Amino acid sequence: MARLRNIPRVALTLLAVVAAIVVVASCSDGQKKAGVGASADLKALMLARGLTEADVTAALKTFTPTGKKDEFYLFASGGHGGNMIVIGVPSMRILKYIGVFTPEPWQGYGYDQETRDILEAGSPPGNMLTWGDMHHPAFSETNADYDGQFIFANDKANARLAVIDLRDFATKQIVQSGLIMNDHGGTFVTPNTEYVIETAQMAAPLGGGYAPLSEYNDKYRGAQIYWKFDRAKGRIIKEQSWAIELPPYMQDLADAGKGASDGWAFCNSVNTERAVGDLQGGKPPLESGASQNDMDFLHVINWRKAEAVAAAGKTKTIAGMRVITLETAIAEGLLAFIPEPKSPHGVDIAPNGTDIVVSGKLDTHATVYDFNKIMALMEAKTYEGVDAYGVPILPFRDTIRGQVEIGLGPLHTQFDDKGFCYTSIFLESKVAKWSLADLTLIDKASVHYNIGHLSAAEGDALHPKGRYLIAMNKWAIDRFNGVGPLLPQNFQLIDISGDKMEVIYDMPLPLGEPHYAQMISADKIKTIDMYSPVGTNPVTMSPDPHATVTEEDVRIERKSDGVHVYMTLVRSHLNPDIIEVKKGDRVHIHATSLEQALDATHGFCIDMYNVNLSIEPGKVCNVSFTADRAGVFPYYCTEFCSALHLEMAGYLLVKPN
Ligand code: CUK
Ligand code: CUA
Repeated sequence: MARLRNIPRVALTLLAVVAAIVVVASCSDGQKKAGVGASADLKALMLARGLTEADVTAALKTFTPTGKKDEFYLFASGGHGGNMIVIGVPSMRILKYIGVFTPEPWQGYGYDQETRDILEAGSPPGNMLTWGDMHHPAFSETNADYDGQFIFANDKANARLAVIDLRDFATKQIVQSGLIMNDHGGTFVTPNTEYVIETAQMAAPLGGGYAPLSEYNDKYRGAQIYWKFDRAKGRIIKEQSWAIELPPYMQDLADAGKGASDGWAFCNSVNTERAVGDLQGGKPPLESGASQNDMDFLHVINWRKAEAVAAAGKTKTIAGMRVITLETAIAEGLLAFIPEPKSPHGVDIAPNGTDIVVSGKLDTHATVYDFNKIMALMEAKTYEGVDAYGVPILPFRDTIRGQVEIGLGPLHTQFDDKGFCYTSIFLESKVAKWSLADLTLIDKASVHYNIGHLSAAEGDALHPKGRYLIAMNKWAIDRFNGVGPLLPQNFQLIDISGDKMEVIYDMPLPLGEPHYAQMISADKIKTIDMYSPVGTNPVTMSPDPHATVTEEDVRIERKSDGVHVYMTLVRSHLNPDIIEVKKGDRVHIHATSLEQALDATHGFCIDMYNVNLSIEPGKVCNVSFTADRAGVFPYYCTEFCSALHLEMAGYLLVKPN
């Protein structure tokens, strides 16, 4: 009872009002209960479930009744699960997993020919990669604001980049440069999605050659790739992409400038010591070797000028990619360094376009650099020296606007619509709210536990939306029911609309280790309901040459390259429902859904042959396999699509020779 007695009057009044509304709305027979009675019911419910006033307030802020939709979408990376996870905010309901770097059976992703081609095109020749370590999703932008058309993401493990179309939430392209072996600083888009930026983390010989580690300083290099995006085609064009060679400093996160700083990019580095580890050789581990210097280098890159330098042909082609060498970058004035405090991690450009916020993992501050000061120093060529490769270094003190004491282990910063910054503090498991104008700390909120990234609504765009922030916590520890030694991550929803931050929802996220997420207003996402017209190829978004658009066109044809089955699916039959082939035949299934009704998806699988497709209304899927085992193999629809779904089945008969 003690807990209940502490509930302020105002909260009980609020509850009574809510309860009265609920009761009135739910009574259809005119026997309206008094609001007071409902309040008593709610009090009893709170008592029974051990809920505080804050709990109930949080519930009211996040509960989303059936049929009601969310205000925002959160697109979270799936870490080494290789998928992207789409979540509604504030309900925190999972809406979709999007197969990206990893085959995903529900969507048939990586099982049909189209999506296998996507995975293969983004893999080393003859070695289709079946996983990735997705780190940083980035929406396409128009005038530095999210436009809701595409989202990109990088695979840190295999230095790849994916393009996802937000009309159908499906992966359309994966590219791999062959230039770098590993990336971390990706993906970041320039303000009109001219380029998607990907930066190497672990230095290596560019283009994939071999060199011993004793030649690290001379032969190993970093690089920042500018992937050209063709919005009309919805594809990255490798031939129009280019890169800048960088010293082997283990480049970390980056961000593209916007507003005043449009045309520039900023990138951290964490190993200016150029340590390579070698514990067995008696050297310090990489972690301490790379943490000797007090300062690393913020890389300041004039990408607009670099684009012109690349267009003028002042490049060297490595692995089919045009590369501006370090020498050329220095000679053309494309690159400058600024010291930045110990082991920097995030670099985030504020909405004003001139404040550049850098946090150092081993520093207690957020450092705010001033773009205008940087420009003035660069124009006057006021350098304090050059690094080992001849890159000019700007004087740290003269480039900053100030520093804010944040706490132990600050990582990443996001922005709201009222001039506040939110910085994750890993070692303290907290989020700090601070004023960008005054550089003063306003509030700190505890999160659970070990926060990495955080994501505010459109919180790295030109016009952030405020309201909500997601703390992406690496550890969950005691927050949920036990599930064995491998625990989920914990996304915590934080209400940032008031002066004080309030954690209002915990969401376990048990799929990979999400690093970053971006949150977009739901009204910016314009999805298609189905593939139209019937017979659309989901990758090209145009009619598929193998489409079967009416049941009259259904046929089985034996051609020089095998048996082609032109199949249709419509509730509740697969046509043909009997396929006869000979052992050893190559079989090509071309399956078209004739449906044009929302959510009338069919699946298609052939038992024992690892054939598994998801065929949404209007879609065509193509798949080929060799019928190398004689026998009788049922096939069926894997989505419970109708009352006669179980009967939506057939036989593949493979005759022995
Ligand atoms: S990194 Cu994971 S917490 Cu890959 Cu963006 Cu900072
Ligand atoms: Cu179609 Cu079940």
